[in-house]
Amino acid sequence: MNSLERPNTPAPQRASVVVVGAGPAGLTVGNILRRAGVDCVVLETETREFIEQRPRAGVIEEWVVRALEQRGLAGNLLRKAQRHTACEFRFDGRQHRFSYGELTGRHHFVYPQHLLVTDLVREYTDVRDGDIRFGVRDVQVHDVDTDRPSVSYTCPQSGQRQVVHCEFVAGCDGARGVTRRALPPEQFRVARHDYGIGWLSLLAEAPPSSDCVLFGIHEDGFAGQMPRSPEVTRYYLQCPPGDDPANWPHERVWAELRRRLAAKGAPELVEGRLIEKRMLDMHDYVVEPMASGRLFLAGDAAHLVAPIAAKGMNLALHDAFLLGDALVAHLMRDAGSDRFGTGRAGRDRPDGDGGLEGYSEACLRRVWDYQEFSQWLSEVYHGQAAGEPYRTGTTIARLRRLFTSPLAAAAFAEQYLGTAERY
Ligand code: RFL
Repeated sequence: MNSLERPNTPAPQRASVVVVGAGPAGLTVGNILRRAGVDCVVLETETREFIEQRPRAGVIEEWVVRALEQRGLAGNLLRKAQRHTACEFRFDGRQHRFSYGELTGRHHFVYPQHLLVTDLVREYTDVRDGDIRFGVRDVQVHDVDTDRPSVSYTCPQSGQRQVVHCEFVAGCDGARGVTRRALPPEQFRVARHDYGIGWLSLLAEAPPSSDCVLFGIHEDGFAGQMPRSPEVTRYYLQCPPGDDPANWPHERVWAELRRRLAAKGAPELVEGRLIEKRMLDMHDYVVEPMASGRLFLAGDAAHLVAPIAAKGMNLALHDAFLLGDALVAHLMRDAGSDRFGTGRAGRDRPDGDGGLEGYSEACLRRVWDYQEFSQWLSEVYHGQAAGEPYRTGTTIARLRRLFTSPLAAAAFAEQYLGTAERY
């Protein structure tokens, strides 16, 4: 049977874990569970075709790839991804190449997010025989503060309401999901930050104009280039928040990119058709704690970091590794006990669950570290365009320090690569 959309299989009524959302976080949790033989179901509002073509991230940290590899999830990525060992700042009309690979021996992988999602869906359904329901509607999470939570949804084929009873809910439904709302309001807080800055996010059908990520620091605003593949390149242009993409026709976009990324001796930008043009209002948030009762949030459902330092998917995958492993450890220990009987087995045992108990705290240490780095880098990108001579001076001082102080360079490389020994 083709298990991809399971249109003719009855909806499961029970599963150990319901994973809400089939992004990088949810699919990774699902794959970890299935590898250990844990029964689970993934619920996704979009179609499979849609999620396999939705372009987003591309820069993946090396430690993340190693962690995917350990879980049998990096085969295609390791074969196809580019390795990046440098980034380039452009300021004062010159190129300043920062070779973090030479400094640390480490690199980034560049692999478009939708290809990773495609790999993860295929592995989950075809290899690990996981159950995934696409196109579900009106997902609701119930009773997470009891031993018997459940998730209900409307089946797209029958229009019927379905309920899946479970032991745990993994809320991996991204920034616009519903699982966060199931946290009891008095038990969590949301820390928010708004940069007051917009980015026009662009995808161009063109090869990258340089072999590495470019950060253009310019008095008229930041411009960035993020290679994605030999055929497609992502660009960013700082603009007023709430600006309309319609204000940015093809000619204006390329003229502005050329101006803000100009540097002596730099090759011409390679122009191409713009296949995506979106306005991002740059903001961050962090939900603390990331869990309540039997609901555990992971990825953008719990924290958003503006794409300043290319950290969001890396954090989502970090959460997913911790959550998947902790759920497996908990459920394996429970195997053979009264999992769907009276529920007493789980309730009466003193909780020696280091993994699940410590999950939120372990995630949040890295989350806050990455948030702080994004703040720091945001000032580097945007300080000069603030129109205040003082901020121009301090921004340029920060940049120069990266190229004059080995300690500052090492600290930057560590944060950019996410390689601190402890978080
Ligand atoms: P996702 O990827 O948003 O997946 C959530 C999934 O849940 C579904 N969903 C629901 N399913 C069931 N019921 C509901 N009620 C649901 N509501 C939503 C959604 O359809 C979706 O399939 O969250 P996840 O898994 O936490 O992954 C997070 C990453 O997608 C995100 O952090 C990154 O894309 C951020 N990001 C980058 N991160 C990096 O690490 N490196 C990068 O280079 C990078 N570049 C970027 C980025 C984000 C960008 N945008 C979109 C702001 C570049 C851009 C332009």
